[in-house]
Order: sequence, then structure tokens, then C-alpha cells
Amino acid sequence: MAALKLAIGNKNYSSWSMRPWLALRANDIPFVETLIPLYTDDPQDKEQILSFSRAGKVPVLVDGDITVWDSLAIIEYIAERYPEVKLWPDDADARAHARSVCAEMHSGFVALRSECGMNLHRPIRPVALSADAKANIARIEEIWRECRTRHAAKGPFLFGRFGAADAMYAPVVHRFRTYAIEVAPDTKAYMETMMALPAFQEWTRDGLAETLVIAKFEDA
Ligand SMILES: N[C@@H](CCC(=O)N[C@@H](CS)C(=O)NCC(=O)O)C(=O)O
Repeated sequence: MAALKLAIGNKNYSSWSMRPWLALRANDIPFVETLIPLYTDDPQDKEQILSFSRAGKVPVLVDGDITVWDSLAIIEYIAERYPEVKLWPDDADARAHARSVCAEMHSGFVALRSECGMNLHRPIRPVALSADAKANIARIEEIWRECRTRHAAKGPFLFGRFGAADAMYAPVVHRFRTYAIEVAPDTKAYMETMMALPAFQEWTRDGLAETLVIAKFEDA
């Protein structure tokens, strides 16, 4: 069987790419990665993204004749293709909750995402945040707290074992870290759990080793 292929962007910046990459790597699912530099002056880079998907965005997963684009669709596909890794919780209630928090991440938190873009090599320092971004942070802390309170007995991740929700919120861990966001002790504890995950560390190491700078994603 041909290996899965995952097209991703720069690991330093591409938060959408990080999510399905982590879902695969944290579960030891083999795949071949194609890293395409984003927002360069070389039109061939965009052409390469378009050769994977006419949506013109990464991440894109290719499984033989099947192409899946968009982070959440890819995570759903992985969950279906590899049911044994249990990206979604077994319990229907918990599964509905996990799907809801993933969808909330995928479609929301616009202020936090735009004011605190993922940028692994950014020197750690705070930034002035809008009221909307502060509300996003408070809501994320609330989501994590509720998940952890309900599922603490099953393991240290949002729904006990590592799953889709952890993958979807992983870039937020970097955002909270690099923008020195003041968070509650239980939020910090969950961030530490994520930062200790070998797959999270591998992505971070690779991203920090990149030298390509995207000027529009760098703050002063
Ligand atoms: N909703 C999409 C968003 C994908 C997205 O915005 N990807 C960015 C990188 S993080 C991209 O491909 N940008 C390159 C471009 O627009 O040329 C998802 O969840 O995958």
C-alpha cells in the first residue's frame, strides 16, 4: 500500500499544517511529508500547492487516489482510516463534545489567530491584545478546563488520551507560550503535557531549524 502523503507549509508558521501532522505523527502513522514554503516570491511554490489541491492551501493529504484538503477534513479522514488510534473518544457524549470544540477552533478565535500568529522562533514577549483576543483566550481556557475536568481520570489530554482535539488546539499552546499569555495553573499544566509530547517536540524542533522568514508574520 502506497504511503500517505501530507503537504504542509513552513513548520515555523503553518498552524493549520501542524494539526493533521501531529494527529499522524503522535499516533505513529507513517506518511511522507512534502514541505512547501509559503508566501514566497517564487510562483512555483504556489503552483506546487495547487498541484496538490485546487483550494491552493495546505495542509493536503493524499492517500492513493483520494485527496483530502483542509485540516479538520484531514483529521476526520485519518480517524476513519485508522479507527484503532481513536482520534475521537469512544463515548458518544464525549465524541460530540470533542467534535464541537474542534469545530469551534476551526471556525473561530479569529482575533487570537490574527493578533498572535503561530511563529515558533518569535522571541517570547507579550503583545497588546484586543478585547476580542482576550475573550478568545478566556474561552479557550474554559474549553480546556471543562475537557480536563471531565476526562482527567482517563489521561492528561483533553479527552484523556491524545486525540483530534489536542491536535486542533496544539498551535494555541505555541501562541500562549510565545506571546507570554498569562494563563491559569491548569492551563499551564495542559500546555506542559502537550509540550512534552514527542511529536509536538519534533514539529517544534523542525520549525525552529527553519531559516525562511515571512515578513508579514513577524511583529516588531
Ligand atoms: N481552513 C484551512 C486553512 C488552510 C490555510 O489557511 N493554510 C495556509 C497556511 S497555514 C496556506 O496554505 N497559505 C498559503 C497560501 O494561501 O498561499 C484548513 O483548516 O486547513
